[in-house]
Amino acid sequence: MIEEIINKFNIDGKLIKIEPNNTGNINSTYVVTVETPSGDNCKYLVQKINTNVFPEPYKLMKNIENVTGYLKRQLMKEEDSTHQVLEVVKTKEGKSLCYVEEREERSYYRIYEYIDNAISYDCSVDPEIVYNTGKAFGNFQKLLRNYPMSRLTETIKDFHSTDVRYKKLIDDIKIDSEGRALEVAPEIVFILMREDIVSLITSELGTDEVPYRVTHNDTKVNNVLMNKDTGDFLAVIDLDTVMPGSMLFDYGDGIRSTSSTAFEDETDLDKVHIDLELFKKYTDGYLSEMAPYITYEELSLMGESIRIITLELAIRFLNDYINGDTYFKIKYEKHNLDRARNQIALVKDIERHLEYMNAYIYESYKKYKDNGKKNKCRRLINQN
Ligand code: GN1
Ligand code: MG
Repeated sequence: MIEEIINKFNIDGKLIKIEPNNTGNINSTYVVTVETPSGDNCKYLVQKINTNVFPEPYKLMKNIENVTGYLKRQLMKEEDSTHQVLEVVKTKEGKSLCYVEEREERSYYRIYEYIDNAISYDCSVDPEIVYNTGKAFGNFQKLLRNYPMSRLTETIKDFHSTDVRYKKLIDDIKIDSEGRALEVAPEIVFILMREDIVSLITSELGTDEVPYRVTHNDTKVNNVLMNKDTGDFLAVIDLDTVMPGSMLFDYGDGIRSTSSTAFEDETDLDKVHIDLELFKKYTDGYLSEMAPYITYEELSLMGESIRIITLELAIRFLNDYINGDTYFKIKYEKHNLDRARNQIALVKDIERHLEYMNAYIYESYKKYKDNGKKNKCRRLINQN
């Protein structure tokens, strides 16, 4: 199958190796090696798009092509040759996707050029990696701050509408299609007790105070490639959910992913904590890029955003468990339930440290708010 797909793309050579990459929860990824006619080995990333999650794959690819094209021009303008942007390989017909019929279904595949000399991490313990992950996502938003958002499609509706996800959980509990709701009553109660925070960001989104920005929406630590030699960030990857959103979800999700002391599905909940040193590193990295551009309201919601996005993931995992595991890939029967419990444990620990984290966010902001500023008289609240 992979060979048939490679042949549809602008790739000249013979397929010599296919390695599955199992890190994503949604798409299926393979690293393939092709021997070119001149005898060199060339690697590519082949991905099957999960159309259950992304029902409009062509629109998704249009977003990616728009954003990567713009980012490339921005890097050129800034004469930045140390960072890279994902490169979409086109099909022989000039398209960004191909499809094949598999088991009476149409499957869509895309190919990216493989970025060499890079490494990514699934869990972070190294403060430098965390700092550079925050910097990578901050830099991503900074470079895209003037991108005309109307050119982007919403690839998944209400992706980070925590309030909509909360209501859907309640609806699905009522339906209880798999008869699993009773078993998870303590988790449901935990979430219901936090109804007051689920609209905190979304109710303000779209105002001047919490503006729409081009956001990544999946700022996990393994979505940044690091330079193997220098340790600096090399490229932000997994652009499927790039769309208009709030920087708050990106920042909060970055902390959730980089600063937890355990993997997202760790079942020994005593191991699940927020590492405050790593939180500080991520915050510094992120704000070293974005502090001059955020609004005061965004700044004041950054601490809460960590709690809200973690609660959102708890809601999503629990909802998927209740619905019979139709969204996230699972490796065993109660995988989604374990993930939900893990995220609930993380929310609890975040709540214990929220005051401290809020105070640090302000400290860090003060340190970086004038970074790269040319005009000292510029408003504190600056969109450009
Ligand atoms: C999914 O597949 P992956 O790991 O890139 C999910 C994210 C979740 C994440 C949790 C499109 O991302 O929203 O935060 O799992 N992506 C989508 O691990 O739903
Ligand atoms: Mg993703």
